[in-house]
Amino acid sequence: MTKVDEEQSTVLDGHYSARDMSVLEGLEPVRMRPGMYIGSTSLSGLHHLVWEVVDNSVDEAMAGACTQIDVTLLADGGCRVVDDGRGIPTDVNPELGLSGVEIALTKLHGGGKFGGAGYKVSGGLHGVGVSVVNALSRRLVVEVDRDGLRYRMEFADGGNPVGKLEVVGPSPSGRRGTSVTFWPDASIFEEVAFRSQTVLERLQMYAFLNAGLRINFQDEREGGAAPVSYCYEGGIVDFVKHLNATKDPLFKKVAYFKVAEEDGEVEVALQWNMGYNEGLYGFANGISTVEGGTHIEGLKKALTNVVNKYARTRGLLKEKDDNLLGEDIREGMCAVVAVKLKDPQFEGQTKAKLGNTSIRSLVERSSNEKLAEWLEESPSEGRAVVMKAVQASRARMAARDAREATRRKSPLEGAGMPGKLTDCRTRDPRAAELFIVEGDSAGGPAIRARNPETQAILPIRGKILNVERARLDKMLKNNEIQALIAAIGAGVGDEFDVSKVRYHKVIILADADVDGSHIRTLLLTFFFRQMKPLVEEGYVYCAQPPLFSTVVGKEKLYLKDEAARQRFLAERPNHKAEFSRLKGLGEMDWEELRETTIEPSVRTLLQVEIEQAALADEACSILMGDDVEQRKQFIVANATEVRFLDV
Ligand code: 0RA
Repeated sequence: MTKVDEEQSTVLDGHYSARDMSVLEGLEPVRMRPGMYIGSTSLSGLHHLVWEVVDNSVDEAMAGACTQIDVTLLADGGCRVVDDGRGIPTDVNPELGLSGVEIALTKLHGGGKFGGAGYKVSGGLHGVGVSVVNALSRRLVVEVDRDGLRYRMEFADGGNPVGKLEVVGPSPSGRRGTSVTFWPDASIFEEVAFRSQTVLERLQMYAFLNAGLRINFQDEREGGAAPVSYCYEGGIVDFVKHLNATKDPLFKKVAYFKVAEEDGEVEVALQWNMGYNEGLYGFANGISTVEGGTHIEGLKKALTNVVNKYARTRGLLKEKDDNLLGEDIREGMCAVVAVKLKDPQFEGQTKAKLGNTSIRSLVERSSNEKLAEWLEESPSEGRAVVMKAVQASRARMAARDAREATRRKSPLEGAGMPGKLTDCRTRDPRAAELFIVEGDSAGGPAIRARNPETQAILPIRGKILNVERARLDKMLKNNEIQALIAAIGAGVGDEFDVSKVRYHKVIILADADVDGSHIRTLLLTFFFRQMKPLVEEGYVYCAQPPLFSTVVGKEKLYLKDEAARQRFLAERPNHKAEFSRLKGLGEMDWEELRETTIEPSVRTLLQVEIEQAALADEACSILMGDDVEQRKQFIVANATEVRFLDV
């Protein structure tokens, strides 16, 4: 790394200018190793470009300098982000002879976020800078409104300036702000079409986390999604209400507090619902911390302490009663904890776990005080929370008994596998695959079609229990669920230990019809709710049996879906042979099944991914909960967007 400018200038007049931007280096490394900067060059990396630009605008909002952000997906494949922030500095840095705009867009880390005076706090995770977006775009146009003037600069082919920063006219009356439009480079990314659903989810999250900030979204592409505008005056309180709206809140009130101190800020909103799942969502400087961390630990500890104290002083727990456990108190709780701090330390596998210990004590201390106050002021809610926790603790004990009963059935090592499982020979989980096959009829062919060394088959009969509507103790009495837990071999619920998983590919093999998708959804719900790390590790897949077959010469050819059939026809306009529609797994013989769905060299698998923990939870509740009308609306709205990735 060549440090061009190590000096951190002090801003004496309180104004931020190009001098205050510390510069590190040019953009070549980004194009050489894009993964280092944006994680990957798949869809998730592509969307990273959008987050990067929007993050900068959100940073302006956090600094109190921006009230509105407009995100537009352009008809020609570009993406435009416009804000009414202070505008990237346009003056020239004397040492470098470059304008602030040029520094921000052509130098790595050339933002004002690195020790400069521009920001009190900033994300820092996606904070690689807009220059990274420039490096990975075939074209980028930046426009800045500042000091009554509109400035413009354009770049091409990975950040090469096309001309200088120019004044192109006056800025519309009194406007300040930045507009960045970029067209991702198709030679870098596997795919360059943004997904409106993915962008919308993230924008909504930003709007929830920045109360009062308006974020408008437009999709100008052909067949694009309808325009959406997000703005939540209630911030994270609205977030919690929104998350609980799909699941019967236990009461109307939302507990909320905000505490700002010298070295950090904590904001907590929480509410309970009638369900059994715990939804605890942490954010640090606006970034989702899906792996948890010190802020989450602080809240959990305080909550357990406060609710137990409250239950004792109110006589809801008697002297002889044991304390309520944290997990009992958090059953059906939905909470958002958003902290802001200097120098956030992001740890863990995906750098999504907050490590700063100072924030643990700040969250714990403030929650102890504020939640106790809230309970004092809310006697009927307080009582409902304690009653719910008491019920949860009874159910937990019943589940423990049920689990122990299941364990007793499996006396010796190895002998514990369910009778229906046809296991593979390998004991190396990295090589092992488990196919969960719908119906006994397809089980037979699947067993013949598999590679017995690495592929195991578990037939599941009929509909498994809908776990969205049941507590763990009831689930554990279900035979299909018992077989699943035993085969995967890593426990269930809180005890689930992903390091013990026996197969690193757990593949759901179900038909493409309505029954098949129902079973797939039930299984995915079960994995999401009771074996979440299995999904987070990327171990869950859906097999895709093809929908069509046709004959080319003497060879039979299978086509995944209608789109694949259309592509095939486009490539071979002279193809005359008929297409037969494959009805389902049960109608394929074992050779067909192997050639289309099971043999690794030819099959297509969809890897199941969680894009946004909070919103995946919401989708799951809507899809599997009791509200039929809501489910219908969700399916209608999202039918074309599948939250899966091709592998
Ligand atoms: C550096 C310094 C300042 C603002 C920005 C960068 C900035 C960057 C982007 C990117 C998109 N929108 C943006 N808005 C602002 C501080 C400028 C000042 O204090 O006047």
